[in-house]
Amino acid sequence: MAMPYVSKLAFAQSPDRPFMPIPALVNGSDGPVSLKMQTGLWSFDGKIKTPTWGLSQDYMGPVVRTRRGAELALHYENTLAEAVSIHGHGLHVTGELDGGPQRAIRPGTSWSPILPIVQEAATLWYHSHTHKRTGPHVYNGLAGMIVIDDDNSDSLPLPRRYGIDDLPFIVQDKDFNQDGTLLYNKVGLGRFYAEHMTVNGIIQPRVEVPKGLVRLRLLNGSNGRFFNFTFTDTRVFHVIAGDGGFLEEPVEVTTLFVAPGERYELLVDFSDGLPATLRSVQAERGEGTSPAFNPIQGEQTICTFEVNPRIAPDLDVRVPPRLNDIAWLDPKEAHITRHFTMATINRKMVINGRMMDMARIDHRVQKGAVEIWDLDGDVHNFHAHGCSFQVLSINGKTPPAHMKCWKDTVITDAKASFIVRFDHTASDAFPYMFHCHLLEHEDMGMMGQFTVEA
Ligand SMILES: [Cu+2]
Repeated sequence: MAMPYVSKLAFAQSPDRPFMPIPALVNGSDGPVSLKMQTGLWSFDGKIKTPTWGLSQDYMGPVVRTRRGAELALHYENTLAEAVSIHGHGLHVTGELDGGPQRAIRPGTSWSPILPIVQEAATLWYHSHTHKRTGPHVYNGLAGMIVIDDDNSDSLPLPRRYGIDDLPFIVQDKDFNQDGTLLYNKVGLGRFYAEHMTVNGIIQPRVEVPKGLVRLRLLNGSNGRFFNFTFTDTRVFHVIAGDGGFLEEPVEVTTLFVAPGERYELLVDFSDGLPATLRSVQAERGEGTSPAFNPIQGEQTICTFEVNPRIAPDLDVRVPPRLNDIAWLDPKEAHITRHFTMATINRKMVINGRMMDMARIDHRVQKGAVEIWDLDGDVHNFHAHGCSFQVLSINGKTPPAHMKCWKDTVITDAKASFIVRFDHTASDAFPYMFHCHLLEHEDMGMMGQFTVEA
């Protein structure tokens, strides 16, 4: 069968790219955070207006800042024409507060969870987790970042001036119809790749930075695209944190493979004053981060960093030698190993042969017990709710150094294994999800449910 011809909008390439916008910052300590799901108009290229969705803004939502020990009050209000579930990705909260598919917010209604923040400093995110609609919802803009601070993050000599040298950095790919509307066209078995790379909602933006050290809070907020980031001048940068918190020590890299849903915090040194272009390039095999078939669809320019001498660098920041103490879980203490096989059977996306069924609980986990979860199958990207875990292996090998931190999302690359302990409960009425975080696979049923019982 011939593929339907889709006429895509092309954008004029101009050296005067728009600057990367900095999302509004809302501090949870100032009172309940209002997140109104609404329609909007947003320009991804600085010119053409595109109908989008956002949370209290035209496209995506504000960065919500909170602190370990705080209670974060959110007020989600749905002014859209369809039901939406909103999940706090990476949050250690009960199933009741997790925002999974069962917690649908109908049009014209709201949900006001109060989230006890008990976990360490990390960069998380919130996004639509609506039954069978997560892909189009996130693509339209129902996503935003959460930043958790704690005493340790306060004490480290890291860049912390929001929007100046501490930058939220949400990378997504987008396509457009000729009329400027967003084009959401899945190919093959639900794979979605678009041509235009955006950061914080702008196609290939210019990013102004001080002549010094800059911290990027990198989120791959794409539906299905993997990135293998590198600078064209192959400059070294440091990974300081992963999904659920800081690494113990910074890890020096020149490339970084990032799957959808993953976060990494990076330190990039611009003290040479030179501009730098960030690209995504083909991944090489053999480092535990490169999948059996290469999911990087071509080489992409992401953005250009330009040093602005009028932005004063913070002279007190540096790459600290030590970042965190991680309590490593011991595989000898694991009392159960669960197996998850992610596969396509008869054009159905399944885990252990089964598609998502909201009426079925797939696993019952005991609160406080250490478990090993073994993943295998094709190249997918596994996420579990209600926890952070520690990756034991990827494709039989020790995970790369930058994954030696708390994580909640991991590429399976044929095989992966992690160790985990669930410290919060999830009931039959509001279970946690485990699923492929390629959003189209999730929407097609590559997901299951588990309870955590005291
Ligand atoms: Cu998948």
